[in-house]
Amino acid sequence: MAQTSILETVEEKVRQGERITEHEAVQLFNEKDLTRLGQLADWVCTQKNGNHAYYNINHHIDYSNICVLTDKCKFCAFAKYEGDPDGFFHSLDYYTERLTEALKEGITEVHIVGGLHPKLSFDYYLDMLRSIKKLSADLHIKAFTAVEIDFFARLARLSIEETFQALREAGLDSMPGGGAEILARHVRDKICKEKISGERWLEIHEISHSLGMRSNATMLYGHVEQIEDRVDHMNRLREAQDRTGGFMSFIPLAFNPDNNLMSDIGWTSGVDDLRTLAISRIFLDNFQHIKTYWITSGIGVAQLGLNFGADDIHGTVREENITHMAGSKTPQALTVPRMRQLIQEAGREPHERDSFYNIIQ
Ligand code: V47
Repeated sequence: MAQTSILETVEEKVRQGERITEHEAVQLFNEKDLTRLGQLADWVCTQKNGNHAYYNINHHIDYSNICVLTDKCKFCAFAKYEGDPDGFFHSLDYYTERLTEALKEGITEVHIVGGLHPKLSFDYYLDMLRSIKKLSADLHIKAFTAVEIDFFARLARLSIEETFQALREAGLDSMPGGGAEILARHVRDKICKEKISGERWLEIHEISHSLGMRSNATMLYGHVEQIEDRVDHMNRLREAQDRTGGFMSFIPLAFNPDNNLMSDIGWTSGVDDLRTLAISRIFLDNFQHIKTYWITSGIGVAQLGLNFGADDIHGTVREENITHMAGSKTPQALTVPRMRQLIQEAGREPHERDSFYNIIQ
């Protein structure tokens, strides 16, 4: 009698609404039939989101690349020491100027992150949020990774809860998913030893959820980690999501290798990008949305991702440094007609969404 393949076993479980195990997810990474794996991920995606694929009109701003962890996070091509001629820092006027322009083009969300700046006070971040809300009370502010939140709490000598409370009063609406990298200690020891631990990253997100603030989760893959580490990462997220339900989307980030201390590793392949996306869709049964991020994987692979389990192609972006400094060849921005075209060509219905996945008519 012919042996049942891992894909057949998983297909049966998934179609019956059963959760797959970590061991099965690891085995799926060795599955050769990428098309069939993609079809299963696509089926899961359709069960959750129908034929919809989402995008938003957003604007990224990196407030500063000056970071106390410069050269400590080996994958980072963005961070600079204070005094470096390529270091930058934006004054509050910059947000007003850039966002006034962007609001005219219909942005509904601003995505703000930056380095761990040695000199800025906590008030700088609060004033930044207040000045943006003054400009537009309706503009959703998704800002600061868990790594920054931990840094601010130490800077202001506040608990994480108090830090969130102050930021939310000033205008913070949700948290992006950055800084997660790979959560396992032994991988962090190799790539970002001095960054907060994976446990702390999860704790901060869970605190944000307990205060009623939603967030996203990322995974930086394609460097020194093993397949087991990717699955362990997704498993920790799945367990956290079982506890809080506060994550909105999962975003796999393909490692971009230029201008950093891990450049010898090279680029991820399209097959690995699509396989990782598809397995994340199948494994993370308690995440409603999976994003295919066109800046790290490139526009072509990101578009294919819409047939491999992703229901969200992120947004217009407009201004991105972190991955472009690491060699991303994508443009700085995608227009709305282009995003709608990419989605339509993939056979899905394009829908502009707000930051909580409500459709904007
Ligand atoms: O935290 C850093 C990653 C993240 C590299 O929440 C790199 O909606 C690839 O978090 N190659 C920032 N990635 C981006 C991010 C994000 C992006 C899109 C949407 C959302 C969201 C969040 O970029 C960092 C780090 O994990 N990163 N260097 C690199 N060389």
